[in-house]
Amino acid sequence: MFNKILIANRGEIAVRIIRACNELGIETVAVYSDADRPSLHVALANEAYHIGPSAPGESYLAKEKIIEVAKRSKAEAIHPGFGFLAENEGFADMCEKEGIVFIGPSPESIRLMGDKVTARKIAQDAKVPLVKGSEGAVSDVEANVIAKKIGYPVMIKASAGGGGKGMRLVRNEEDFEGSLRMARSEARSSFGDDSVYLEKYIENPRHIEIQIIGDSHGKILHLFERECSVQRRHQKVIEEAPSSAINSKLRRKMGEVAVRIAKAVSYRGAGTVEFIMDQEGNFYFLEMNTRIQVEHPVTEMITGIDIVRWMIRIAYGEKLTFKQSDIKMNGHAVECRVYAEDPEMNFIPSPGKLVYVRAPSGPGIRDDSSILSGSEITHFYDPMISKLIVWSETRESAIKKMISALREYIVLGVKTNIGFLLRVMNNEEFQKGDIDTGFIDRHPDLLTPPSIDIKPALVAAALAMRNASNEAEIAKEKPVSNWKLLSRKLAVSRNNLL
Ligand code: MV4
Repeated sequence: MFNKILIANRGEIAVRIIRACNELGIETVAVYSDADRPSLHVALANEAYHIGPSAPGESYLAKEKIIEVAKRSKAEAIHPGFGFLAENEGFADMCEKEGIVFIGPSPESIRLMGDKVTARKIAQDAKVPLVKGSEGAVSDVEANVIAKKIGYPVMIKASAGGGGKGMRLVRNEEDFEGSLRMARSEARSSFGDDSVYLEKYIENPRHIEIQIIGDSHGKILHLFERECSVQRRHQKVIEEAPSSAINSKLRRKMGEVAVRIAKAVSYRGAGTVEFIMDQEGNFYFLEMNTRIQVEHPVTEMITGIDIVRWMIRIAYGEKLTFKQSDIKMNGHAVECRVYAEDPEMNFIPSPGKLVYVRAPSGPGIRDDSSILSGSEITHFYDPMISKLIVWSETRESAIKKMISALREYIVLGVKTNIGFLLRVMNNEEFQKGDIDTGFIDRHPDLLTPPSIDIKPALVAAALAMRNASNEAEIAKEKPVSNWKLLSRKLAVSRNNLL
């Protein structure tokens, strides 16, 4: 096995990778920016190297600096995590040329799937179902005709885009020309490539993705689906596995399709094939993510497979020791992304000092995080506080466990979305599994806490110390007196803060 791995990332995924390395007996090298000097990934790694200012471009995206640290520390491999350099073909290529193992797919797989027009072609050749659309990128001359043939509404998507970036919805022909011009100019300024393609727009689809894993000996398996429909502006909020919209027959079919597309690019490592599913249960390939994803824990919880550990073993050249029929799905897992943000103010980030945090725990509860009491949520990075994941036998009991866990979460010092997450968990449609990508937009009521009738001075005191919406949620549900509730919180603050 590798002796030493560099983790080219920060936050909870860096911590997750360090833990996997510890279990495998591999030494770890952390890199960090100015803002991350006092962070958990730095504290947990065997070595840590400062690589630059807080701005990602000068630190976590600085390819040469990271390679240089890998060489200096004699790390044999680099795990990129997600975001930053995870899907950067050039970085994967540099690692290879420098004799450092990139823990992920080949630069070629990254390149093929990174270009969405190419990915669509590969999917088509592999007989993977696609949304009706253009054959490849479109020219200005032909675009209008193709759009009409596809039928409105139509989506214009940037070839170099992905994950919701560089997309434009066009509802009718009158708007098409203007939208095309804007889409192209956005694509040019964001990606340096103005090529776009067209797809029929599917209204309020479900977002279903299949986790796949392949070794470097040609074996590729799937680890079932994740349902990620509860999202906002392409930011996932709640993920679960399995999906309540998928039966075992459809699951097998989607799994086979995902493996087929992965085989078409000789995929190695962990990857995700994204689909949208319409109301009738038709599913269509969207894109493939050539990295470990934020929401990987729900898959780990229902399969018992440690995906990050396997990424490392595969990168070392090991063979997958199990076959498709060995992989069993057990129970139900739900993940909530706990954010320092204000749902009442259009989810604006709420950076600041986390004066005190205490994550829930107990059987079937996992909190993937890198924050500590006293640590800072800065505007430089994603304001995620943690990923709270629960496992239980059924979806219903998993939701109950999540509600219990969220109510136990204490975050003092910044606004959080915990109250919002609780309201989603308590929502009847969510509980019925009646979800799609339009869920949050259809429920603006979930953004604001129910009002509570208590003395204004005490409300102010409580607000000053703790996420108010979370507070209101607890007050609404539990028949404890508000006085008692507030004094309990005041006691917490006295014990821990003052
Ligand atoms: C679509 C679509 C409807 N029809 N394509 C958004 C993310 C990117 N991967 C593609 N996305 C979409 N593509 C067609 N032809 C709807 C979305 C979409 C979406 C997809 C997955 C998860 C959340 C979403 C939210 C809004 C729109």
